[in-house]
Amino acid sequence: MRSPSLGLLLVLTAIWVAGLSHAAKNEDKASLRTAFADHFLVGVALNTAQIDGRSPKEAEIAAMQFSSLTPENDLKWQSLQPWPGRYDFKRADAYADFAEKHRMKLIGHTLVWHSQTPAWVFQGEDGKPATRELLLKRMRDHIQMVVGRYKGRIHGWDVVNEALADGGPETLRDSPWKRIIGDDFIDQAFRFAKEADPKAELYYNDYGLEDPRKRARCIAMLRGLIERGVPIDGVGTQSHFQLSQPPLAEVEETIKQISALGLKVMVTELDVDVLPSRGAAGIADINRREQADPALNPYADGLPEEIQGKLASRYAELFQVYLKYPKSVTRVTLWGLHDGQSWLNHFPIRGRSNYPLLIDRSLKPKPAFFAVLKDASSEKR
Ligand code: 9MR
Repeated sequence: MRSPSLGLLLVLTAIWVAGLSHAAKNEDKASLRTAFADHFLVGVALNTAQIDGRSPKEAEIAAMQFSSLTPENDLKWQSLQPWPGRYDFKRADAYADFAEKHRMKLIGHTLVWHSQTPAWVFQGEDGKPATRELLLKRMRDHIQMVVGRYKGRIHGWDVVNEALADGGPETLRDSPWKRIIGDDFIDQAFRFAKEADPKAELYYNDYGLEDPRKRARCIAMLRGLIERGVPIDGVGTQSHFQLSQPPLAEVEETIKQISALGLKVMVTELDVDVLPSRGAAGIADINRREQADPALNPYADGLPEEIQGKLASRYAELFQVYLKYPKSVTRVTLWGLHDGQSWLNHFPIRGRSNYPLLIDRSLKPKPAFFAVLKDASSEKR
């Protein structure tokens, strides 16, 4: 005869197994865009292959997890207008279709930047640098054409990207925009964008705004824009971070200071670099390069559990800060869908294995993903 305790054990085991598979199913369904729907948009930077049908699994994950989408490279000047007056909107149109199909807010990145802008933009007819008038005309034409085309379809634009200098004493970076037009190139870009789509949100976007000196320069610049009536709605803090830098207190201070100006704050390019660095970590200037050395690529065979745990805690703590400012922080965008796609595998040294995002190379959610989800649910309680 079967003992009652064995029967009970069988029933309990059946319940436990059912519970586990239910939990697994729920894990499959866990979605950042749903979890944070009452707080802020959660965005992702994508590449063409992820939205044009070549990587259907990645497209499916992106649409399920994220409520906003930023093309990682395809809306930059060199992609849209590689030659004078010759625009190519094929890829940009595909993002707009994808975003609409999946009800994702599309972000335009970026209109005025010193990088990924073709050399012709800054050249005059005679091989000399362009004049202020010519460059302003090119800026206006580009903005009118691009912003005008996606009027009503692009939710917000990174109008000016990375105009601030990394070190003092100058506030602005020494770029062709500044050299040729002068410091008012920022005002002009915002005014042209407003003209082209009065309803789109307009942002200033930069990295390293947690550094107190760069932050002070940023706040001074923003005050000037506001005083002059320049139509700016928000600031993108890119947030290319490391495991322990910048300190959370500085992340929070930056959000506070920007929102005190009455501007929205967006986290626009979040990732967490887990690899060692000898150089100026935190300076996301793509021109920064470091000497390759195997010691600087320690996790080529996989991320040790200890670091995986540190990454999860770092993400959890960052989202806890963002959740404290629901009125100011309107979007948090991850700079890539999965680790294999991240620019940090190639910066500042080519060909390393980095692990900066919430989803791994095999498209599985990482502990950091669940840590962030948990933040959303503890906030609701
Ligand atoms: O992630 C982008 C990478 O694929 C490009 O090669 C690189 C070229 O400059 O730009 C990267 O994105 C940058 C973004 O446009 C602006 N902020 C810094 C980002 C990382 O470099």
